[in-house]
Amino acid sequence: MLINPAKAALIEIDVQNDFCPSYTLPSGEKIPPGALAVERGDEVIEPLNLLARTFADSGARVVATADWHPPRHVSFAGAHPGKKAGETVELPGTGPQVLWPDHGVQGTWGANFHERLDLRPVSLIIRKGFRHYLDSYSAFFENDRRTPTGLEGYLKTLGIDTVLLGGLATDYCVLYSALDAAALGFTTLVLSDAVRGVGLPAGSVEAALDRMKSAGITLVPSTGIVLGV
Ligand code: VGL
Ligand code: ZN
Repeated sequence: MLINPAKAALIEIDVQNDFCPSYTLPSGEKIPPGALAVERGDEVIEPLNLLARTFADSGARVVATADWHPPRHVSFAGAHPGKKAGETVELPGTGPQVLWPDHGVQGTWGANFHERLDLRPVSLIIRKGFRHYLDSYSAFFENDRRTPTGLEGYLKTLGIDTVLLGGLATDYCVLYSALDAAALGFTTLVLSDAVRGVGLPAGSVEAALDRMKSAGITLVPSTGIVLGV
């Protein structure tokens, strides 16, 4: 698929330690799994790095997002007495909220980008979910569906009309970012080899892919992207 680099951006969603499994550094040091490790989540890194370098070399923008929660954030099961991770609570203004283990806590190792994610091509980092009572799955709007992150303005100011999305997780932050991108009028592509899902509840990854297709979002392998006009 031919992409005009002057009008496209690559958006790397939440490639943070807390969403990645354990791995071993070249030095032999063992890095533990993140608090909300997505199975094979680190497999998104290589395809994203390759495409990000191609984008940056062509002058195209690369954006990385990060979950950036305060301690005891409203999305953490620990902030709701008697509730466990995986359960859902009703929140005023945002509706049902899935509860998670503590993750993406500001300033912690788990909130850092994965060691192997190449940040050199990244021109903008968007942090989201930093308000105590508001979660944010999407890179564009927080979960009240009204509070913008500023990403729409950044992209539209630059004349960008096409976004390519990869990262974690397919069924949460990638899904909501892709749906918002499409609703905002961007031509939206999700990189099939550069996303991995949580899979909670069961079937959520398949459901997410169906919702994307229904919204006119195209799933393409990163290896099929060619930059040019
Ligand atoms: C995410 C659950 C909670 C994600 C973030 O990045 O998909 N999922 N917070
Ligand atoms: Zn989160």
